[in-house]
Amino acid sequence: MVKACIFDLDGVIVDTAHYHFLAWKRLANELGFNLTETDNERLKGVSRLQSLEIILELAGITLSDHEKELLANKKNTWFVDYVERMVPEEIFPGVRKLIQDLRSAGIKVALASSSKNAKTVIQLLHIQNDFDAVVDGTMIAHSKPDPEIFLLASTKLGIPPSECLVFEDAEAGVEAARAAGMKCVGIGSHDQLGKATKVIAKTGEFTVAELSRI
Ligand code: B16
Ligand code: MG
Repeated sequence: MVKACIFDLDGVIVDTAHYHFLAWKRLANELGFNLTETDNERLKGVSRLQSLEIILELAGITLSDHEKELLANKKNTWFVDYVERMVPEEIFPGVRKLIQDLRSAGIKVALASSSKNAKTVIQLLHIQNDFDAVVDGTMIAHSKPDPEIFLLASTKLGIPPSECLVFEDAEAGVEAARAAGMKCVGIGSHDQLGKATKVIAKTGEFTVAELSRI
């Protein structure tokens, strides 16, 4: 029986995933190579520094920790520039209603994003009060696919993992949810998110009535 729903942010509530891609692509171009959408899938859900490690591996470049920090900061400045222009209308269709319907039905709702910018984003979207708990990249030591972020959300909500349902668009996020002992709705394609309990194309397609069938 599902008593709590835990939402990822980037790619599940809003398309910040696209802004991450644009910023990483710009950095990749500066490093002399082209970041494809396929390679970008590996960056979804993982931390900023781990994303940079993947970029450097793709580029075949080795850097010092200090140089890595400078590049990660540079990418983040570009990402924040895109994000600062976001407006509530960018929330994916049906998502706000889904969250409201879940809460009206007595289901607890949390946000669990690996992003250190998650709080800024939810404030810009005016949804910071829509969650019973918020966990972001500033509160965890290990990012997805480690289950830490979802287990922390479960603790904050006071609902055991077996009664939590995660919504995730990233392969690393689906793995993290399953490792936490939670059911998971994958947002995207079966090919990428086959380990999820169920896969749908868009978050807004899900309804409260489906909770009893999952
Ligand atoms: P930041 P999520 C994740 O957010 C993104 O999917 C991932 O691409 C990004 O690298 C990570 O946040 C860290 O973001 O650089 O803003 O701290 O999908 O877990 O909501
Ligand atoms: Mg995501």
